[in-house]
Amino acid sequence: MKGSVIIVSWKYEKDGYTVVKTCAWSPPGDHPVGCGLRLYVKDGKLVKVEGDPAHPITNGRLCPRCLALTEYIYHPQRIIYPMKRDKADRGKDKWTRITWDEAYDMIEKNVTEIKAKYGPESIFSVIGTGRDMWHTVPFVTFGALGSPNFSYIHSGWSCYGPRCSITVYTMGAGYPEIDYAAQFQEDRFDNPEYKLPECLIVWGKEPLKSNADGLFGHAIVDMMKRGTKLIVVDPRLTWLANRAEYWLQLRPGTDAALALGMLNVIINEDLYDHEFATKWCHGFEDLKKRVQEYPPEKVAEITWVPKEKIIAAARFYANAKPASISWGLATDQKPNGVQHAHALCALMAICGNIDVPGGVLLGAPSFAAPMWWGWDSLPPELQEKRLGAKEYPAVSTAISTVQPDLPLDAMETGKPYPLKMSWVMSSNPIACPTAAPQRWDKAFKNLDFNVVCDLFMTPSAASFGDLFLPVAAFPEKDGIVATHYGSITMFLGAINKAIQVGECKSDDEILLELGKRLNPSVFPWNNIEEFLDWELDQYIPGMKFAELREKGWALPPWQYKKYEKGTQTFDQKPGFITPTGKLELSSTLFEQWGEDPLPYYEEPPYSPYSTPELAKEYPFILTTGARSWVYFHSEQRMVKSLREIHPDPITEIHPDAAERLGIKNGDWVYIENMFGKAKQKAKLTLGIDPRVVHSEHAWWFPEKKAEGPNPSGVYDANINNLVPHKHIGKLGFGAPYKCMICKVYKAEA
Ligand SMILES: Nc1nc2c(c(=O)[nH]1)N[C@H]1C(S)=C(S)[C@@H](COP(=O)(O)OP(=O)(O)OC[C@H]3O[C@@H](n4cnc5c(=O)[nH]c(N)nc54)[C@H](O)[C@@H]3O)O[C@H]1N2
Ligand SMILES: Nc1nc2c(c(=O)[nH]1)N[C@H]1C(S)=C(S)[C@@H](COP(=O)(O)OP(=O)(O)OC[C@H]3O[C@@H](n4cnc5c(=O)[nH]c(N)nc54)[C@H](O)[C@@H]3O)O[C@H]1N2
Ligand SMILES: [Mo]
Repeated sequence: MKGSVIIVSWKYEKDGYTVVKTCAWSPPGDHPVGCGLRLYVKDGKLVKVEGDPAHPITNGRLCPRCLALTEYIYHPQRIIYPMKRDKADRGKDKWTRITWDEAYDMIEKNVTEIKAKYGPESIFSVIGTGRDMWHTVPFVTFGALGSPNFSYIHSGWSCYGPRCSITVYTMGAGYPEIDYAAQFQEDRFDNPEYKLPECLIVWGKEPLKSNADGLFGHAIVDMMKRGTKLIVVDPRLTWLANRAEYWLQLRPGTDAALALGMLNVIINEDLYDHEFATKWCHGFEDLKKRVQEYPPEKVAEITWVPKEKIIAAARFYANAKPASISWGLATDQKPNGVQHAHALCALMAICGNIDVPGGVLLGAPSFAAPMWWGWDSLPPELQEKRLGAKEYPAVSTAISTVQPDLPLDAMETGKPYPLKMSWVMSSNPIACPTAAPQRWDKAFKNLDFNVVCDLFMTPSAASFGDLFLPVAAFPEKDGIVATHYGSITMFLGAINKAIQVGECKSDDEILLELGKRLNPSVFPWNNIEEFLDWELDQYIPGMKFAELREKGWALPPWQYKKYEKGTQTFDQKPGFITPTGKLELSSTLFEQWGEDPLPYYEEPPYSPYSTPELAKEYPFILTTGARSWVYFHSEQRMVKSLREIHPDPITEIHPDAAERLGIKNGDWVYIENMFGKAKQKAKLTLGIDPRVVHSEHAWWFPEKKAEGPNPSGVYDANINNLVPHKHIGKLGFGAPYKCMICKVYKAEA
């Protein structure tokens, strides 16, 4: 494309439209690649959306959710003014419109009273997945509300956090991401510094749909076109699995065993990189001993993957130079997730793929600093009160949140102290992240004051909200996209305001306005632009937002093999920031925290092997939540053009299993276990093992009334009814969202 792209200013007139170039980032939900867009505005209204072909990563490609942007933004159900409701009317559709000033007054009054009576720690905030909120919500919590309890209430922190934290502990660096040449502005794959991976393992991830956390999924297709071969580790036959050299169709939740089995083959057949394993790694000999417990025969029994395939895939990966591993959410969503992640790090490391061209790239030597903004403004005695700070150091050292299961415990038991107020900003707690959602619902209803900042009347807001603050979508705000939430900034993009809708404000505007009211010394910025200048300075020192906006994006400086150059350590010596200065295959910190320092396999808490009696009644393994092309979690169910593509919640089941149960394609079925049930539509597919089913997550029905104990039908299809509270790993990470058990039977139509 060299030379064919004309660089234009971020805002220009064309054919009677004002065109604004911008980068996408939530809302609507999106994981930060910062897709490039051109927004066409007429008479102050967004009328058309186009991909920006000049964008260095997405090159004009857009997902269906961006293409449906006008429908989403101007949806008649969108809430565009602040609203309040009497506490006595929770669960009823009795909201009244108020002004922003009244809303801030209401917050100030409640916060002041609650802090005086119960202490600042009785307030907690709730964030959702990675949006451009990973500085906003912590900053609101620590800086404005003055509480140490910032939370993400997905049991066991079962998303991204485990992968990130364990890499901080074992490599002293943020999340290793596959090198898809995103750091090179032009002719990416042909850059002389770059090498195409010969083999890419896609493990528990569906990047074409998810584009998760800064990975542009379609880059994998670009790489395949140039010759990269895949190994896909997934219980479901995905588009990529269908085109892979090896598809390892494992039993959900057994990943750690499979990874250890592959390490067994690679080490015993001497296929590893001796220099890297001895010079840069700590604990290779211990790992070598450990993997002897996982011979391929045994691993085949555990995982249901044939022994020959395990061996062949291990050889294929180890012999490929370079090779890369893209690890997905399935890594985190089980109590054994930390060990799985650690074993994958070992696979990356001992085969010499760390921070090499076409391998996996290391981030900066700390994870997502923005999530700590405002933390220093809290007095030490309050910092110590953060829920789980002492019991779960593996969570609280790398991440600024509480351990996610603890707010429910505190709300239900009053221990270690009672919670009284919540601030929910970018989460739909009862529809999506929580396990045992009805318990969370009840607990939220018992609080004194709940604030929800969202765009739509979610079931959560309908059930327990007292104050609703309407939030601006990305075309309605200025902001910055930083890939990997500021920890691996391969790409910085400008989000440019094109329109105003109702009285909606961006999350950062709410942060600044509230911060200035409640704790002005921590919020010196006079407007958003000053705040963005300060934010940008931390990624590229000296750069101003106005400059980024004119350029459209910036690619911060990048280096391979940083551990050789001393840029990963504080004293500039080569190595890694870990207690041993090496990449730890055996983790000294895990040991210090009472966990096995080496990776190991543990059966899921419920399975045909760990709970054989229960499995007689609930014979299927249940995995959940594989992503949809058109939805981002619980969003967009009200967007007609997207709902037409994906109208109902789907449970995938093998035709043989379905036939035995008298279930036909398209029948409504119940998925049920000892914790609860959900009703979804059966989809028969050969792409799943007859002993496994997959059910979608995050369903609610905006067409149903947002009232009563089951607002908008949030519990009808909710697969998290079947996931128990706090079945987590020793370090506080990982819950069995993708490895439960269940039965399936036909439901009424
Ligand atoms: N069973 C099962 N459950 C799962 C999963 C699974 O795989 N299986 N996946 C889990 C994972 S990985 C995650 S991360 C969680 C996600 O959990 P959440 O992030 O809580 O889920 P969402 O449904 O996306 O809720 C986000 C809400 O925030 C609003 N919103 C979107 N963008 C913004 C914004 O920028 N600002 C504000 N203020 N609001 C915004 C949306 O309208 C929506 O109502 O769900 C988890 N739940
Ligand atoms: N369109 C869209 N994009 C999204 C989101 C969304 O809701 N919609 N959510 C965002 C968020 S918060 C996240 S965390 C990411 C997640 O995105 P990904 O990391 O891609 O994760 P999933 O789509 O949950 O699951 C990926 C694959 O894991 C497989 N799987 C299920 N169980 C197991 C198992 O036990 N082992 C293995 N190896 N594989 C298993 C599933 O079959 C599925 O194909 O996506 C982000 N992007
Ligand atoms: Mo997530």
